[in-house]
Amino acid sequence: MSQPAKTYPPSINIAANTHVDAAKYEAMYATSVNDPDSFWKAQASRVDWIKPFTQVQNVDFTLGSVKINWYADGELNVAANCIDRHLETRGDQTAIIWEPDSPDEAAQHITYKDLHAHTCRMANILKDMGVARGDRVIIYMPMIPEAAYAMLACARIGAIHSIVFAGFSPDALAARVNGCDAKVVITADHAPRGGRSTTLKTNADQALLHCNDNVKCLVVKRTGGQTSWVAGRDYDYNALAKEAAATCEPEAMNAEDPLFVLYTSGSTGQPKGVVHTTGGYLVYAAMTHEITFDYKDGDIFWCTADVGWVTGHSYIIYGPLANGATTVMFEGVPTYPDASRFWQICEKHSVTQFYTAPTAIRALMGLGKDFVKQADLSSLRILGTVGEPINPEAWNWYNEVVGEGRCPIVDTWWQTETGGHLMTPLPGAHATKPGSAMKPFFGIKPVILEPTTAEIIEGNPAEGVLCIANSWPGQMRTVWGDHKRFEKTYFSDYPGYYFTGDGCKRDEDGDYWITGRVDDVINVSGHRMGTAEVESALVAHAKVAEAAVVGYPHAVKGQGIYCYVTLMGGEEPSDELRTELRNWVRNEIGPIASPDLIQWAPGLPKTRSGKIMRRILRKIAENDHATLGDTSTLADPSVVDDLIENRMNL
Ligand code: 6R9
Repeated sequence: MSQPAKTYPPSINIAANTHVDAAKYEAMYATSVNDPDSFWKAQASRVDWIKPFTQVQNVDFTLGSVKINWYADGELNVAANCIDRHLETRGDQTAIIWEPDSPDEAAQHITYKDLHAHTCRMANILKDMGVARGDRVIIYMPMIPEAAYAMLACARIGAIHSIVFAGFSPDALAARVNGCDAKVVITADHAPRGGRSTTLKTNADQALLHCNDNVKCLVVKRTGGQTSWVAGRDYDYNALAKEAAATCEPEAMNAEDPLFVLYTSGSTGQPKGVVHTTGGYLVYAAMTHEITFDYKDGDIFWCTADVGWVTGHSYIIYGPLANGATTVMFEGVPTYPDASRFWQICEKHSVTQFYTAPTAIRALMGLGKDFVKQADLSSLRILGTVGEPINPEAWNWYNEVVGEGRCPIVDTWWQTETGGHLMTPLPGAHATKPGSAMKPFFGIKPVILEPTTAEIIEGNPAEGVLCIANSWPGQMRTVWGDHKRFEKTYFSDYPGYYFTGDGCKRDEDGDYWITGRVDDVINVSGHRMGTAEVESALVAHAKVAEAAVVGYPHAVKGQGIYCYVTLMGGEEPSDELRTELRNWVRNEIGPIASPDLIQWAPGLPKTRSGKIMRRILRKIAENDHATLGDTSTLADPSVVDDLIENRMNL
């Protein structure tokens, strides 16, 4: 690090009354890594077990025999833990505050009792549709309470849910329905967002044309807008819920039964289905939610993510509800009707913990502080960020303008694969530095490896690739239907370790800084995107011969999508074709994959063996061609000059 970063000491006010202060962190962390079995055995009492487990962990990171088991012979039910066990003590407490897209529509306060009845009704409907324990259910929904009921209903009956973000295209939806062989797709008629509406059911209809005829569709009424209806395939949730019984016995699930599959992007091929299981995931989500956010009874917790991403799974639904919390679920966007919406909601519902992504902070920062100052934010106590590295400028704005200098910021580093936070400062224990994820969470042993030799870099400072030397209960267990791919992706490059795909620095004080992905995954507005996915969408267009996609620095999105496209012989480049390709990718994947810049490339820099040299393309996109490095291994070095000359302006 060139300059020592500014350090903010842990908040005295928070430290005075927190779950974990500095001394406790040190002691607990030491136990968690020195005696993990007794540590994680004790933590498992955060959840109610139907049958106690006898073995805490059974883990092997060896390539060829990777196995991750936690609490393996125990039995529990996630929905019972998130709902039923709270009924006696907090049945009338609000479990979910639902804030609709438009502030003119009334918010809903759903109590734990209500949540129980709705979830049981949805569970009974799914059973009547033929869904049984172990079956897969796709959830393709707006951010409405029924999405939460659907998740919990699946958990209740032992079905495995797989949420597909409502911004994904029909093709992407179909790939996921087929990928996990789902029996039912739960969707809604329309999805209002930012004052506009997506015809979600129409997308589902299109997707289902490419799926097995037996796949059924359960349709929730959100707007009552027009939808087509396929008799025999489509089921009307609102009509069925009126008839369905409001009780449903929870299934006793094995701790290692899958709870959900969530598709996420990697550096190669199509997205993979990350599998999380029942016991360990819930323990880890509940624990991190309570400790990272210093969550206490009476708090109003708001995570602005969508349930289509892992952050929504762990910190809108499972973590908070396991802890008997009140969790806010917001249907809309930060800038509708105007850029004060987030802050209006914080004031309206007296939010105490606010958790969002750097991209949202940067976008709002650019619109000025007046929008923030319109609202009374005195209820806020803790601020959080997730999804990508936060630049110090955005961190400072968040700290000063939103947090008024009194709310510790937890910069939580984690992944779909990790189930919950792996590194973050704890608000009453740790100092913070703008842009640093600071310290490992309990039980996590981060190691920084030299990228090529795979040797551990000891001492401080250090920089290299980030691996984790041990397992934790929230770790993913496998890739759905492809355990080999799981092993290859995460355990083959650095044998014996879980490889995160991230680069990392450890500074002089031993604090951790995530430097971004070291593979071909880019992070656009906090959304993970495989460059390979965008490339395969581009080459599926009839006029495209070849494409290479890289990320480049983008002021608001963090990274933008830069595409080099070689057209088929005889095709002429034009602005119209650029627009056509952009729309094409949107349709193939979804709006979040929209290319920002498309450069026509007569040729791509390749090695003699035909491999595209992305390192060079990245440098050109970043306008850093003075340091292109060695281009002598290229089959035709002259293509590089053309690419530099015709670079798109950022
Ligand atoms: C939870 C989530 C994971 C990737 C991860 C890393 C980046 C997430 C971060 C962060 C720096 C943070 N990332 N949090 N980078 N600081 N606090 O985002 O999961 O969508 O799977 O993305 O996001 O690169 O590897 P996911």
